[in-house]
Amino acid sequence: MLQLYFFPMACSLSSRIALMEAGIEAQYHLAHIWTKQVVDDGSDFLGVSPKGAVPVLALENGERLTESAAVLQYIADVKPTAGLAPAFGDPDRYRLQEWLSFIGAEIHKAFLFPTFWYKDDGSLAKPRVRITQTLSVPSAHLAEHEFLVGDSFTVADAHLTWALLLLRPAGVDIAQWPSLSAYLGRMQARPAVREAIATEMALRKAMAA
Ligand SMILES: N[C@@H](CCC(=O)N[C@@H](CS)C(=O)NCC(=O)O)C(=O)O
Repeated sequence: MLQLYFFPMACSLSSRIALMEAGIEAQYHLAHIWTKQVVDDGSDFLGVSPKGAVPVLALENGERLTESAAVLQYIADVKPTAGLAPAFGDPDRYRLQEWLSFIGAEIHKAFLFPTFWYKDDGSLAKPRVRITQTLSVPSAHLAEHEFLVGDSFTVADAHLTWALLLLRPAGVDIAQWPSLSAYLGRMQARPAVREAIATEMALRKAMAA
């Protein structure tokens, strides 16, 4: 069985969404990204992945896969009938990779990661300006399209859904982009997405208590 190392509401949420959208049963291990401890058995998360970052997907053959773009495509390819990624060779597969790279580099690492990891000491003024320009790209696309790629939900939508959810606590109100707000509402209305978020929000609350 696939095993996902995750931290509630971190970027590994998109991998949980993908697993649940595909109806793939998996084991979930909470890995604390600050203490680097795997919560269920107290083991060293750095022993699971020297990157010390979620997501990590432990495959059936014992290998471990990291990086959301790779993990998400792997999950999609485990169950192609779920339609979570265009097949290799389909030109839309490159569009999917284009969006996954954009979300991972331009939204996550350029803005969300420093905002939550380093807190705002004033050094984030320029990234705050740039994120507005960055978000105008998916906003323009989603004003014309229901999904990021093709005409159905893909793992790129799972990843953007996570990123949009984190923008509010990062101090960016996505209401200024009506197409993004409407898109997030559509994504959150999907049962698997709703359940994945509810599961991780409950864990997050329990950790804060
Ligand atoms: N490039 C990686 C980034 C993964 C990442 O930054 N994960 C964060 C949570 S959203 C984390 O676990 N950070 C812990 C750390 O970097 O020490 C990906 O796209 O999966």
